[in-house]
Amino acid sequence: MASEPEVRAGLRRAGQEHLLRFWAELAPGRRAALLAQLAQLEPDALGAHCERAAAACARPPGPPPGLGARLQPLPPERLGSARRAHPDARRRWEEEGFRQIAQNKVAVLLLAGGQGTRLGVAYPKGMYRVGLPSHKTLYQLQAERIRRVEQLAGQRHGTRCTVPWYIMTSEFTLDPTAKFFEEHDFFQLDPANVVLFEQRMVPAVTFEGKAILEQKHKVAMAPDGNGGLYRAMADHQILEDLERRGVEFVHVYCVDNILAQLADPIFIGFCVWRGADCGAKVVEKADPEEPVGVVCQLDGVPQVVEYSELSPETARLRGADGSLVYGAGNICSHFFTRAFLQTVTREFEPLLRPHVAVKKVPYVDEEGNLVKPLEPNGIKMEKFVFDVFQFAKNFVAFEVCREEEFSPLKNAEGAGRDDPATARRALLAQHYRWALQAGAHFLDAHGAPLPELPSLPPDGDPPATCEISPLVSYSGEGLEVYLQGRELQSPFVLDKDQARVLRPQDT
Ligand code: UD2
Repeated sequence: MASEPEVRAGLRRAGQEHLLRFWAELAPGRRAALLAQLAQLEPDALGAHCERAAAACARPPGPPPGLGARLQPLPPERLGSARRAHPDARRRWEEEGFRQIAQNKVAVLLLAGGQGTRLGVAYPKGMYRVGLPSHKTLYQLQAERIRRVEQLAGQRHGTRCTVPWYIMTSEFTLDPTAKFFEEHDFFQLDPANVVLFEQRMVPAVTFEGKAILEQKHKVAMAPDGNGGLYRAMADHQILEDLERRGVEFVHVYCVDNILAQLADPIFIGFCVWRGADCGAKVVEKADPEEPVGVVCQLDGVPQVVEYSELSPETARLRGADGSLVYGAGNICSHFFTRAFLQTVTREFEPLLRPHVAVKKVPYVDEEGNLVKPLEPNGIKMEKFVFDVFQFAKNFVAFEVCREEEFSPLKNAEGAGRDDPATARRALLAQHYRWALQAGAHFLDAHGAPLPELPSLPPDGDPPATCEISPLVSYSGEGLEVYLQGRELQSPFVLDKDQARVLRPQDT
């Protein structure tokens, strides 16, 4: 390893010598740790990174000038719709999707490296419980959906099949996620089919272009964004693993959408049917300010413009029918062929432009005190997973129904939007609708019938509490056998092995 004088000389060249300012007082172990980190960062590369970050941040905030004039909505031929499609088309896509799953050609890949700062928890978001009657975590719901979709595909095709689960974590989320899965026996999935891998970290930088010391012996680092996926796949030979398993199609999704349909056969089937190499699910934006990216075209090429980069004027534009011109909201649910991922990792990844995120980065001040800033003081450079859409030969977007597929958990309890209460409500409303469709009737604690409201206002709780295990139903199918004509006392939980009414002490 390089010696302290060598590293110091490199840092001086790169304008980053301040990173050694506590050297004299560090114990030998800490000196070694700092040297190892700095050697790995490579002083010249670190200097270049810091310069790029400061230059990117010095550009005026907001959307790049002239962006609005270069945008167009996605042309109709690139947009499919689960909502508007004829039931025969949906059935065809679903059959195709199940066929691919049954042949072991589909994998799911979870983006779980984020820090969940908005949610305000110190552990990975997937371990969060939104307060369901079953107390399930997001990870458990996802694991159970995988098991169910494997079962459905297997039943249709008289086979046993596997949907491997790849989970991209970061330095912050890898260990707790691995431990959590072990403690929960991988939710009865075969551990050989659950592949955890780690994304890279990049240094956080001050507005003046200086790397930040988070401790006297440690440079502050942050995950390189969910677009770090492509480098991480190369680092950990994930493409080789996919190939070894014969996987052709990968469904990439975001950890915090409680309604995420993993390996959704309809979406997979639609993309395969259309010969797409890359696809994205979208929902109609709820309002111009909703914090979702917009799937559109930039200079005629499919792209997502992130909510932080779209001007309010462009976001508010409406067409003749009153709908938002840029209304195709990205829900971070993407389809990629393995071949496309291969091309991206080999050729295009270096072309991805990092985005600037201005954040509060804890640091040690000149006197060596740890400071938790109240205002943003640093820049994190992040790549975005969807920035590869521009390289697709045949990109398609697929519109789905928000009530059935999108309720993200972003904020802490009480925010009123995208928080645990809204996520819980979305899931329980969905299960209530499924139960009604299957012919169930609900009673209150005294046995009086509860109203039956097939369509609920978005912010209204369903009249009855009903939770259905994903092991019983993936998307509302197969419930009649349990629920047809039954009178169920709320709160009610339909588990894999039995339907049970919760006693008050269970809730
Ligand atoms: C994401 C989308 C946004 C919109 C919204 C819908 C991106 C860049 N933006 O915004 O367009 O669709 O979701 O809910 O996709 N993650 C990592 N590593 C990282 C950073 C994030 O794995 O370094 C994961 C994170 O754990 C989560 C997903 O990426 O599963 C999305 O990250 P986010 O919650 O920070 O993104 P958000 O809500 O700003």
